[in-house]
Formats: sequence, structure tokens, C-alpha cells
Amino acid sequence: MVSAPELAPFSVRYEHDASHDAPGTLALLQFGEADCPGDPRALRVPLRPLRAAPRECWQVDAQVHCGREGALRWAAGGGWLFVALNVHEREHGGIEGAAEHAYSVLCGWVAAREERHLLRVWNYLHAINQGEGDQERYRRFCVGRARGLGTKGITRYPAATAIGHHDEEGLLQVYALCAAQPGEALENPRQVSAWAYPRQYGPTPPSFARAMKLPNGSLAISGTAAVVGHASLHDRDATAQVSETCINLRALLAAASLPEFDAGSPLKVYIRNAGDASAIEAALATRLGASVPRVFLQGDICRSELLVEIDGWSSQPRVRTAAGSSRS
Ligand code: 3EB
Repeated sequence: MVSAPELAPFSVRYEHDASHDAPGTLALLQFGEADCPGDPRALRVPLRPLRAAPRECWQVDAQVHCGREGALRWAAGGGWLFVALNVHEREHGGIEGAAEHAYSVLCGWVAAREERHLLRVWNYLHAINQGEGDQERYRRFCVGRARGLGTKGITRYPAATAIGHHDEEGLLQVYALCAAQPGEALENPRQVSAWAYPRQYGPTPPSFARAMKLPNGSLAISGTAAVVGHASLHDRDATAQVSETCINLRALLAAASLPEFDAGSPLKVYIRNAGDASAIEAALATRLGASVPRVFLQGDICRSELLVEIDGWSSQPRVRTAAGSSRS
């Protein structure tokens, strides 16, 4: 038997003037900026920042190789892999076909690599809430995603985010973090697992875990909203949804035995209505330490009654003290 390879240190941070050619850069996510066609690691994310937005840098302490294969772009180093794909719905008969295609290409490609464990995925699709009932585009996306994941034999779901963008019509962007060692999927004790949602939310439940403990001990946190059990709470009340979301996030940190968010916990805050941004920013300021890095992006949440969603990272502190984990 071949033993699992050692992984190099991996970290995520926000930085305003980050460059894709800094040593060890695995990915550089640029929110709403002009495309950067030169380097496969510099990915334009089709979401509009609502405040001055830094870039999100994924960094490894290792040499990085990168390239493209068809529509797919990738970078790998130290046992970690960034992979991304933009798919156009018109080439796949709609969002369901586009999602199936994106996942089957991505999973097929990843399965052949040393970094074959799909840990964390982001999905940005156009007009996510358009369509009624089971025809709603998010629900069709879920059907196609499950089919794309299923055909390649994935049974352990990655952590994920699925958000609606207002950029190019028909553009589906999927990007992911993979590694040469598996992670540990975690569920939220306050929430029904998404893959076990009842039928009322669509024909195929969403294929994601609430969080993924990465092989380095950090936590990749899925998009988290004001969902308790399987119900959305606080209809049309953005401030109350922020509070509920923060309670959900804390429950997830506790389940992972991680302390409070701190400077090593960059968060992305997706806001449906730009007009709610100030209220959401203020509500968050009372619930998160000032050192917690956050970006505010305009994004539609997959249920139309939800106004805000948060995803992010929480890194394992290097030295753990009793005091460090006892704040509540
Ligand atoms: C929820 O709790 C909110 O379909 O990949 C959050 C994170 C949500 C990921 C996905 C959906 C997804 O159901 C929505």
C-alpha cells in the first residue's frame, strides 16, 4: 500500500493588491473584476462587491504547477489542487445539463489526479430563483449536479456554496479545492442535512455537506443561512437572518471543536439586496470580532425568502490554549 502523501501548509487570506505570480499561489479569486486571461489561477468570480473587495488568495508552501485542459483550469502544489470551469448553459440545453456537464468533467478530471479528494466547491449560476416550483433554476441545478456527481461515483459530498449571480446570462461557474488526502465532512446540529431535505424543496436534495474539515485541520464552511431544521426563518428580516446565521455558524465551529472566528477566518457575505448591505454589515459587526476578515458580495440565495448567506474558512490555531477556546 502507498501511504498518503504529506500535505504542504495551505492557507487562505484576503489581500487588496495580491498578485497571481506570488510564490505558492494556488488560486487568486477576483470578485467582479475584469477577466485576467493570462494565468489559470487568476479567476474572475462573477459577483459584484458591495464594499471595496480584496482578492481571495489561496497559498501553499510548495511549488505550484498550473495549466488548462479544454474549459478547465487548474493549479496544483504540495498535495492541494484548485480547479475551475466556466460552462455556458446554451451549450448544454439549460442549467440542469450545464450542471451535469460541469460536475462530470470536474469529477472525471479530479479522479485521475493524486489530489483526487473533492473537498469544497463553489457554484455561481445566473438567475438562481427564476422558475416556479420544481422548475426553479436552483432546483434544476441540484438535479444536474447530483447526476454529474453520481456518474463519477462520488458518494461523499463536498462542502459547497450555490449562489445566484447577475453577470452574463447562462454562465455557470464552478470552482473547487481538492487534496491528496480526504477531509472529514461535518453536519450542523441545528440543521437537517441538505442531502436529507424533504421533497418540498425539490426533486433532488442539494448534494453538499455543511462543512469540511480539511486534512490540515482547518474548516471549510459551506454557505450558511437562516435555515433551522429544514425551514427558512425570519422572512424579509435581513438583520434577524444575520443573527440566526451566526448562531448556525457557531454551532458548526463547536461541532468541529474550533474556537471563535478570528483573523484567520476569512468570510464571504452574500447579500441579495444591495439596500440591505449596511444593516447586514452593522448586524455582523455586533456578532463578529473586528479582526475577522469579511467581503460583501451581491448574490442571490437559493431560496427566495433568504436575504443573506455566509461562507468561509476557519483555520486551526497553531497553539491552542484553554483561554483561546473558551470565549462564547
Ligand atoms: C441551505 O442551507 C442554504 O446547493 O450547494 C447553502 C450552501 C445552500 C450550499 C448548495 C445551498 C448550497 O440550504 C442554501
